[in-house]
Amino acid sequence: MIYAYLGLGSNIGDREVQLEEAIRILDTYEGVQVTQKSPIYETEPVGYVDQPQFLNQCVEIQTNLKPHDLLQVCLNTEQQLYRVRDIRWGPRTLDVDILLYGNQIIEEEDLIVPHPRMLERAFVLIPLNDIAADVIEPHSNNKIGNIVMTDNSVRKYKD
Ligand code: PH2
Ligand code: MG
Ligand code: MG
Repeated sequence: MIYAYLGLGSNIGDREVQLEEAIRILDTYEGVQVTQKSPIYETEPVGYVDQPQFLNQCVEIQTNLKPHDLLQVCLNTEQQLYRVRDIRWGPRTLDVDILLYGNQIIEEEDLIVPHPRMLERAFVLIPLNDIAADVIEPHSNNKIGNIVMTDNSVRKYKD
């Protein structure tokens, strides 16, 4: 069994319900057990900025799935929440990203873990820190608690 951390984001539709649904669906998969969830934060969009505010949350899962099978679970979960992919970094009903998979570094065409932009993204690190402050990020070899920044574009929405 491996502990993995997933980043969830939603900025269209009923954002809070979609995050809740995502966690419920993830937990139904064989070999995936949701073991912790962070508070929900409301966050300013990053990258493509002309879109609604996001709700972001992180979850810890315990899994025996291989990374690519876990990726498939994440993509299936997005599909179940009616995600349509059009604009890169654009609005979405649900985004589920693999942030960390144990302490493994995976660099393949379709899957890069740790998530390549997570260290710059307060909307990832702030909720991740709530559930994984002592977990090591394998590139920096630093604990999440030592990497996390403060950022006033990330505001607590719901505990
Ligand atoms: N996701 C993106 C691009 N920009 N901004 C915020 N605040 N939250 C996100 O989840 C997010 C984003 C691409 O996945
Ligand atoms: Mg994303
Ligand atoms: Mg994604």
